[in-house]
Amino acid sequence: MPTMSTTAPVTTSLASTLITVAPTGAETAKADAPPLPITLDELVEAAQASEKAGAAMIHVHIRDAAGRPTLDLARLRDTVRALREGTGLIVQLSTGGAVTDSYEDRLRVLDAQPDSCSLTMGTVNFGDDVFLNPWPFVVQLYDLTRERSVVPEFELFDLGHVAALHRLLDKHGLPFGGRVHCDLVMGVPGGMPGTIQALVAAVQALPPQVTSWSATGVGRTALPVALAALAAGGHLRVGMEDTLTFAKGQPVRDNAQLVERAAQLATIAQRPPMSPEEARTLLNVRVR
Ligand code: KMH
Ligand code: ZN
Repeated sequence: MPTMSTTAPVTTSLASTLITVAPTGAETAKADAPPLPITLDELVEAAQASEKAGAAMIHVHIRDAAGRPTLDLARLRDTVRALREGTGLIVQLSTGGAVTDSYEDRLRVLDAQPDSCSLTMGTVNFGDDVFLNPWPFVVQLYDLTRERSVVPEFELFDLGHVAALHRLLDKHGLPFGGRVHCDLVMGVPGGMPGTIQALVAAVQALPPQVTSWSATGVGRTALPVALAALAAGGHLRVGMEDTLTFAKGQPVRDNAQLVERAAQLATIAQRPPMSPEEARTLLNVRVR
């Protein structure tokens, strides 16, 4: 097992906050959450409202005509094009997809030429399912991101994924663009809990090559994780992929409502939302 750094700073001095919106995900049915954006028009509308509210990047899962999660390449290409035309957001496609997606389909996502893609650093229990990310797949996907000049966002669902990130960077070098951005996905049943203790443990264990990190709290851990992340110098990911309840007994109105709240928290923390241009510099995303 690679040695974890204990010297990575928990708090860094940052002027602004990267807010990523994850509007759809692969798990929730439209019938269970009517404001969930599942058509291309709904997605673009949600993206535009989220950008206005302070988001700089969008983490995208798409649906087919029946509302089921899909990795259909033509739809992914249309989605990337429409988001580029309609917004200034950094477009990050999910390579995680749904737990039922094949490795082949997940690799093919990069053919849609996104600015960024998610790259999960290991297998994790995912509710009653298993989200499979064996090491050879992780390496294959990582190699492909470099070949295609796509900036990966490393998704860390567990402390073991942090160790795997050490291993990847030490053995295979830096990603395209030279920046290392990761997202702590906390509170998934089967992954690390959405607690301050887990967040601090994960952040302290990050490899020294990491240049920025954000955190996401699933379900009711959304707020404590956001507050802890801001206090520890991190960035934020929010959205209906992760959270469907805004407050006790109050369903989320739409994705922009979650982005607005994140922007308010970031502003209170004296680190207001960064623009998409600033985020492109932070992540060193290629202009396409
Ligand atoms: N839908 C989950 C199985 C990602 O987007 O890369 C995987 C996920 C992670 O959402
Ligand atoms: Zn996702």
